[in-house]
Amino acid sequence: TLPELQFPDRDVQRTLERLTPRLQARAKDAAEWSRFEPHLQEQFPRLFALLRELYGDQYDFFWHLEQVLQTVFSAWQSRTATLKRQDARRQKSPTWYQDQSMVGAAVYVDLFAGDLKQLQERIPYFQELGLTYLHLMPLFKAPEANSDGGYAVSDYRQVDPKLGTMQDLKNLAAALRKVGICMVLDFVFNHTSDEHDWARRAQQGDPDYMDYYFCFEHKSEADEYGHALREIFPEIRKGCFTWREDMQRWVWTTFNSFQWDLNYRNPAVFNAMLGELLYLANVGADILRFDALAFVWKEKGTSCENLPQAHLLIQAFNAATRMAAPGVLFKSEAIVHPDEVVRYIDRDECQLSYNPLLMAMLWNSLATRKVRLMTRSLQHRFRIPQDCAWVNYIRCHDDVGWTFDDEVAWELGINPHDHRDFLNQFYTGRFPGSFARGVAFQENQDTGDCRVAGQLASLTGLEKAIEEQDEQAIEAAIQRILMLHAIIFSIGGMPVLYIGDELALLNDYSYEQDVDKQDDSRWVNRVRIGAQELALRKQPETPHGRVYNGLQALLAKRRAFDLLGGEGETQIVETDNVHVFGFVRQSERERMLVLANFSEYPQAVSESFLTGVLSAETLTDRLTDQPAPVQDGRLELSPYQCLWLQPT
Ligand code: OTU
Repeated sequence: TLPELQFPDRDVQRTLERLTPRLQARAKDAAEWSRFEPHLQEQFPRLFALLRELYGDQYDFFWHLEQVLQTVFSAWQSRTATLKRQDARRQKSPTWYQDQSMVGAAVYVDLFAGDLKQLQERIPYFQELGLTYLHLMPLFKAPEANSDGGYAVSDYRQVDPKLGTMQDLKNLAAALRKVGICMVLDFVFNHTSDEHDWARRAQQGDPDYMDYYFCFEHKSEADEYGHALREIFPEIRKGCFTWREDMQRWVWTTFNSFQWDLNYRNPAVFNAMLGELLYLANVGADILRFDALAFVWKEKGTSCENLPQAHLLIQAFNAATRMAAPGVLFKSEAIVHPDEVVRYIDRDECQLSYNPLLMAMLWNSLATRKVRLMTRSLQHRFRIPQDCAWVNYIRCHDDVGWTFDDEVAWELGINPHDHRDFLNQFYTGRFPGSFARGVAFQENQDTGDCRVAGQLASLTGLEKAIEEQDEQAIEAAIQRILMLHAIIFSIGGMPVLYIGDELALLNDYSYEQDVDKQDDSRWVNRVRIGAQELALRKQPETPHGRVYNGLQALLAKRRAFDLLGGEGETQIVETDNVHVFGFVRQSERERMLVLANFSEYPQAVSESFLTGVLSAETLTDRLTDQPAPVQDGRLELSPYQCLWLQPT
């Protein structure tokens, strides 16, 4: 639980009074100050309380506090009039991102278009899909050969020269804004690359910059933290520390050895990274994806994940951003235990969050053909604060990890360890009868832990089916893909596609031949999408064309229902068939029951179950606009069918 924050009014006011004159002196004129001051008044108490909690024990706390306010004010000053107008509009409709028109996608600039300019030319493709949100995978300056797909940033203010310039990025943001598409950028704030200027200075022995990171002279100091740490990339390196011969120091590296964890115990790091955050906001990012946020605070004797201070830190970023760029949203990327995931979700922390539990459970149910674990897991954990939203996804650039609550599994008689082992076997295609073609990711020889990489289409069976020229299996794979999407398009929250999946593109194994990529199997699901691939959507007879057209039609349906947006609420229901997943969307005016058959055989639910949920004489499936025939007291779903049912 979070420590109770004290708001000592007198202290707050006195501090603000003392700080204001020097800040005000930086204003161009009285008019400018009067426009900023309300933001300061509104957010200062919260920011002050948070920073005091985090850094109040520093002898020079007051100085750091002033630095932070200067960072905020100068960012606000350099924010463009266009962005400020947008901030004002968004403050008037603060839950704009819950609208059912919101649909996102994630894309690699180089793999999809080559560079930023060419990506801009492909905006019509995003419009064709009806996107309103585009996540550009990390595009900043990064080490040449291996940069963890861009997640090792060498300069947050410089675009990777292969992709273009900062001006290109600003132009792209403006062009996207013009057609109603938000730009989403990563805020990779847990670590920088070892080529970042701060790291370079630390390597040269500058003590101020060594304090930006965790540099230990003796392994024993690192071990005081290290004994309880989870290994995130165990195939790459044992432990979470890297020995630097040049510095004669152990450096904290949770991920790759070239990704140096930042030391947020140092208030200068908070201020420096706040500057980078607000810079990205001013470039035109509408949403910032808080990468690896679970790891940002470290304490001896803990797992150094999900610590209370990590939350305070993100809330402090939130308060500062509400002063300088109030229209900007934060998206949490916490791929951790489901109970920890929800703790990052709050209007004052991250308004948006990936939903890794739903993601993992969808894959689980496809493998087992049963929905009990998904239903039970989500019943407790789907509800989040009213003014926040889930980002629902099926695949992304990373691996699939099996994050579900072990207790829920035990309750159902499932041994969680063995079950995860089964899921890994299944999705790497080792389990007899599996349709999937995934690749193991970060298999831990000591713990047996493993995750799975692979393209959506390969994991759902299309790759194997095409290779075996099995028409029936191709059909099943297409239905699986469409059903998964019909669920994330209706369950509540914002669906986000992983570009390439809408074309059902298969695994790309060429990374195995690339020395810089072969250690990281996630490259199997980072595929190039050229003109040839894009042309597939015009071939309705191919599986690729069918998936594309199917998804486009599903998205059009989503946009037609208010109750799929912020007006509605979700209730996960237990159906009377273990293969059929169900939930109800409900607004003040209407209801919809969504059913999905996770088995390759027809499955039925009973009429009494249906009337219990939707009291109506006759039902219509809104996806096909056909009556849903209830016969002999039951409603039958075909293999992998999804129904959006409403009273006729
Ligand atoms: C994120 O993911 C990114 O999505 C990855 O692409 C990066 O490699 C990584 O951070 C480092 O920047 O380990 O396998 O919940 O699971 O944050 C993915 C914690 C990852 C991690 C998650 C991380």
